[in-house]
This record gives sequence, C-alpha cells and structure tokens, in this order.
Amino acid sequence: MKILVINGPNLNMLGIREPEIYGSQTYPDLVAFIEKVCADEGVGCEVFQSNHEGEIVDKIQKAYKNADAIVINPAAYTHTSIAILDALKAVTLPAVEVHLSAVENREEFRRISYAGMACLKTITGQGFEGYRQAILFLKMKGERL
Ligand code: CA2
Repeated sequence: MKILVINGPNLNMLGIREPEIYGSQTYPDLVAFIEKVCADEGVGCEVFQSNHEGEIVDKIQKAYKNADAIVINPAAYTHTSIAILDALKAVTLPAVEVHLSAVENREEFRRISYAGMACLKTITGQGFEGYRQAILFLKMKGERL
C-alpha cells in the first residue's frame, strides 16, 4: 500500500512562527515523523508540500494509479479551494483531511472545509499525531478492501 501525504501552503514554515498554534517542531520534523509512522506500519509513502494550488491539483491527479490513499492538509486552501475538492473527487481515492490545529475553535472562516467534503474523515487539533491517526485509518481501510 502506498499513501501520498500532501501538505499545503506555509506548512514548510512550521516551527519558525506561531508555535502556540502549530507547535515548535519544524517541517523536516513532520516529514521524518510521517516517514517513521509509515515505515513502522509497513506502508509506502510519499510526502509532498507545495505553496501553489495548481501544483497540489497536479499531484492529486498523478496519485490516480500511483497511490492507494491520500492524507491531505491543504492548509489555507482548505477553506477556499474548490479545485482541490474537485481533484480529490476526480481520483476517487480514499482520503483523510488532517489539521494540526483545532480549526473548529479558531476564526469563523476556518470552519468551512471544501477538501473535507471529499474525505472519509477529518482529524483536527492533534498536532503531528493527527497524521498517524490518518495513516492508521487508511491502512485499516486498505486491509478491508
Ligand atoms: O491547522 C492546520 O493544520 C491548518 O491547516 C494550518 C494552516 C491554516 O491556514 C489552516 O486553517 C489550518 C496554516 C499553515 C501555516 O503554518 C504556519 C506555520 C508557521 C508559521 C506560520 C504559519
């Protein structure tokens, strides 16, 4: 099983600012965390980050026939991007949305998630742990298919 993990804009800045919201660990720490979880679970993975909506859409499209499932934190595009929603719907891969912070307890504009409308599950407010939960969920789902 191969899981594609996609992280959206500014997540490469993790650990540099706003540690009270996103924690003090860096983006390379997050990538290492995800890769370790996947290795421990015997799951293949690719971790991708982009600050550009079109690149994220391209990556989702390429996952069709190249990955079995998607974990996505679209960052700010969560709340704006119908293009990412449509791409997720188009590839019909099982997907889980992850947010480091508890978006539901923040500004009103963070309560809408377009990407989430194409996801089986949304995990918020668990920090890096949310990615582990998403990977375990998708692995379990893959084993049942
Ligand atoms: O909680 C999350 O994971 C978010 O997806 C993070 C996004 C935010 O727009 C979403 O509403 C919730 C922001 C990622 C930006 O991360 C930063 C990291 C360090 C410094 C500044 C921003």
